[in-house]
Amino acid sequence: MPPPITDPLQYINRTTIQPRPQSVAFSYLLTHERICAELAKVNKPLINISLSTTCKTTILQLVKPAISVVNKINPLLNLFCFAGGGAELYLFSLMIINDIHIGVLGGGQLGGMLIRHAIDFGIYIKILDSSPEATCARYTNNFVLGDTLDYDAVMAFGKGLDIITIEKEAVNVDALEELAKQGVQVHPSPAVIRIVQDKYSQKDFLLQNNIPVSPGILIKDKKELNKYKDRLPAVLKLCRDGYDGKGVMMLKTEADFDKAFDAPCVLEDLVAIRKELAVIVSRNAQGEIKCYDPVEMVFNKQLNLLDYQLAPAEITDRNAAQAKDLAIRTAEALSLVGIMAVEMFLTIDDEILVNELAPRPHNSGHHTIEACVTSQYEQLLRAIMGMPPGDTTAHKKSVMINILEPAEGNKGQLDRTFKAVLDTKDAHLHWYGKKNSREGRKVGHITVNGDSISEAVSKAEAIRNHAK
Ligand code: AIR
Repeated sequence: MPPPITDPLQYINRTTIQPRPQSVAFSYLLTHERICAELAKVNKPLINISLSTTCKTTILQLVKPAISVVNKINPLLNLFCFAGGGAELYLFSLMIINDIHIGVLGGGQLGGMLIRHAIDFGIYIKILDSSPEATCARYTNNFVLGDTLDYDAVMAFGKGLDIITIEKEAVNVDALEELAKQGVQVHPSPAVIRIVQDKYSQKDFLLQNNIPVSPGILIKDKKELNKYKDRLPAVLKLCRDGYDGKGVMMLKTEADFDKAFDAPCVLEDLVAIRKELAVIVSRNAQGEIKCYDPVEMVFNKQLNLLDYQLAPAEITDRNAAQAKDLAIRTAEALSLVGIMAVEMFLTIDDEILVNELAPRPHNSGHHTIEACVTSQYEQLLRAIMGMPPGDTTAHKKSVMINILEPAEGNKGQLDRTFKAVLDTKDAHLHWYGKKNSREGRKVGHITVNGDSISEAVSKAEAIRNHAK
């Protein structure tokens, strides 16, 4: 099993060396001193080769000892030796990323968009999903049919992969722990997934790390819930397996208790919210962290689903800085490797509370594909491969609207939406290709860019009005 990658590669300076003959996308320069120090630790001499030795196999043979040393630091880096001018010797580590095999648990739309970005890096992507009609099934012939919650299915899927990541939280963590023991890099770590899979352990973890959250208590079942009728109004959230509005309900009157979930839940006080925000943060094994600007989510209260999202959020600079700071502190507390959406409430008292965590690509990062320099998917790939984070600057303001499966008899709405998007400048359609969808299911999204939020909003509203 390779050691955990704890040794920061901060001594690696990114450099712009000419592309090498073999297909290599990234190059790093390790400082001479650092390589000497690493080799000295294992009593290996520094190899000297001359610039004229251009044959790759000869060079690789010569640097084998160094390769093993550096691979201990980061097993995904391959070392390449290169002699600079005169007697000066440098070692370049070359990341042969087109030999990396990444497995993704879950094959829905988020996995689909991840594949799209993995193509840019030449990475092999393998997908595990239990539905033959999952979005990803059509994008890779490395699609494995199986349940991400099943121990044996995840074990069989993960063997031989370099890295495993997730695009949903409903995964078998015991299997991921075992795979990590066997040397597969699992990002985010099984420990992080375990914490996040349960809404109460998530809240508890945040509290232990002094990150403000909305107050809530753990409820075992419906019987216990009935003791808390004095806490109305409140929000009841299933501890496990809730997403996209499922597993969350409002308790406004005593009558609502009859409909309550009969399973472990978190009972949360209803916070007076001014805005709902989300920040996507990435962190690599070297500890390099980067955030996107906070986005603002406007919810459809009836469906308890996101109605549309504004990027950036229309909040003060101070609030934006606070939100980013909370996201960074959370990622650090979790020692996250990967990306994570941190959903937050901005309260009417100007406080920011963390609501929920999702250590994977997220709906609140859809806009990063067309509105930011680096998409959340590329950022995830960079983070889990130990590369430096990409630029998170937004070059456009944007509005993102989820497309939900319309009611039977109203399917024409989709055609009108498509047409309106395709007719609008800097509006982008994402259609997930889901089959047999139930009403209200996320089946696509639209990102509309503008030079200002108001321009993006008016274009988005025009698309909506057309679609009606
Ligand atoms: N997803 C994961 N957690 C929350 C969401 N929305 C994405 C993932 C997953 C897909 O939604 O991409 O695979 C499942 O979509 P559905 O419509 O089958 O529930």
